[in-house]
Amino acid sequence: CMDEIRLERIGSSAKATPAATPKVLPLVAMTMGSDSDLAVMSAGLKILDEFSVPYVVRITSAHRTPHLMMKFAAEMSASTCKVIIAGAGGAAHLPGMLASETHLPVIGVPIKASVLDGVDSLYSIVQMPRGIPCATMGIGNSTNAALLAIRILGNTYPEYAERMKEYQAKMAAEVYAKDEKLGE
Ligand code: RP5
Repeated sequence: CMDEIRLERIGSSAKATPAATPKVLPLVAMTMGSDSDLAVMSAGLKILDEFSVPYVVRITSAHRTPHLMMKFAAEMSASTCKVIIAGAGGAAHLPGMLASETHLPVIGVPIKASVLDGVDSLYSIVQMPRGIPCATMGIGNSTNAALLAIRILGNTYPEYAERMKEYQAKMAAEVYAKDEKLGE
């Protein structure tokens, strides 16, 4: 059954346990429409790892496995998860459909599919009807999706807010250093 096909990984240093019940309580859930999206979404996973955020990651296609997608949304809604990140390309309905199936904030990442340079994905995600919001990142920008998720966590968990301030200060220091070097 197509609904049984899934990739599951537990983040934040825990061991990968394919298709197993999460051993950690996730704060973020990341999902994507296809394993072909993983190359783009892995940048966001790297950020979640960097900030030691416990997460789950799954492949749940809105079109190929709609029942799995709905089950995932229900499971995450009833779990410790605070934010869902969803990446999809082409007729990218996954983020919006998840937003319909959960009360949690959903952050969509439009992924460039084979044609139309990802503009199709962007439009599919950003144009949600009034009442069902879905935060939409730039095309392929899973890094910002993870950073936004961490900012949301920062409202509840001060350690993530502190880590975010450090992250921003470090980034600014790098720019200052480059500017200084250029002016030498
Ligand atoms: C979407 O279709 C996926 O999110 C992916 O971006 C795109 C292509 O999927 P594959 O044909 O590579 O599996 O559902």
